[in-house]
Amino acid sequence: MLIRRQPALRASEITPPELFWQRRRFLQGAAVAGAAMVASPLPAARLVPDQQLVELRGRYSTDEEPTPYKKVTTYNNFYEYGTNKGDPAANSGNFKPRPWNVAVQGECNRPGSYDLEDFFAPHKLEERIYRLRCVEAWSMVIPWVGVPVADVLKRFEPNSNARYVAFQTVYRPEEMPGQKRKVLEWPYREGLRMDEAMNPLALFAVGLYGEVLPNQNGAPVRLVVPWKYGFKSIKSIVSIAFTREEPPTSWNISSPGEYGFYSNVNPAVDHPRWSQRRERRIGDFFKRDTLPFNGYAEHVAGLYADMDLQQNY
Ligand SMILES: Nc1nc2c(c(=O)[nH]1)N[C@H]1C(S)=C(S)[C@@H](COP(=O)(O)O)O[C@H]1N2
Ligand SMILES: [Mo]
Repeated sequence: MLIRRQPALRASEITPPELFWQRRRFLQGAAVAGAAMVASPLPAARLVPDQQLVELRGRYSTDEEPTPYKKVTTYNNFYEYGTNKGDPAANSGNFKPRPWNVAVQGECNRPGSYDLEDFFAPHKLEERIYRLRCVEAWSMVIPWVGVPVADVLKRFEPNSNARYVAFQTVYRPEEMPGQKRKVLEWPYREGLRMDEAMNPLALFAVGLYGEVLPNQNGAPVRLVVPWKYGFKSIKSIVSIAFTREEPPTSWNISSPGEYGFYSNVNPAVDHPRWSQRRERRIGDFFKRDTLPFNGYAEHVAGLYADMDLQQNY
């Protein structure tokens, strides 16, 4: 049985989930209110009421206990806001997640610049409770709200040259103070092989715990790739490109010997500076064994059947 947080229902903000993408007025309203309250972050707006979340629960969800909302939204990695775990929550209050456009480029028949509603329409939201495992050996269980990546990408009609898909985070140093220091090469970049992106587990998340994604968790849209280390789950995405070649990725550029392109959760391959065999679920005292592919092997191991995963870390 899940113990769910019971946020106060703001009746005026509840809309049937299938109508979410048509809520332009609400979305623009949220942006205006956000701009008015510069330093203190806006309380997250309700995406879907809890009762409906249960109906929307996707079949890939874990039944493990979700990590408390407070931890999920105050213990983060998002270097655009600083390198400490508390920085993203503390420093993301000026970020404006609306209006938002995603540029779709490269090897596909329908490139263009899509505003967020057009990017997702006509797809329905799902809730999926996924584990997120950081390379630093902590993990969380998060009830994400989103749309499978495959459903969205298919609509842009990638062509037969599209072997990879590259993602980029927005570059806005005025709103993302961490970008003023070159701790990584900005903008943050990530990529997936096409068959990985099309795997039904890969999700574009727009919310968590039934609420609109907080800035620190990657508003307004981020990837969640639950069988890979957390850094593959790129936040605040503004650009998607279908490519022939494996795209460069931020952590691989920064430290190629430590972070490969694939980065599948693999307890048998150590990080050069530490073991990846065990992990601490945030809130637990004892560590637990890390599972191959973060416990999702039955769904994704086949993608790598011909590959040496010691070489392709
Ligand atoms: N743009 C961007 N995306 C990012 C990061 C980042 O620094 N910048 N950090 C990654 C890392 S290392 C992890 S573990 C997850 C953390 O997601 P969470 O803060 O929502 O738990 O986001 C990933 N996505
Ligand atoms: Mo991470």
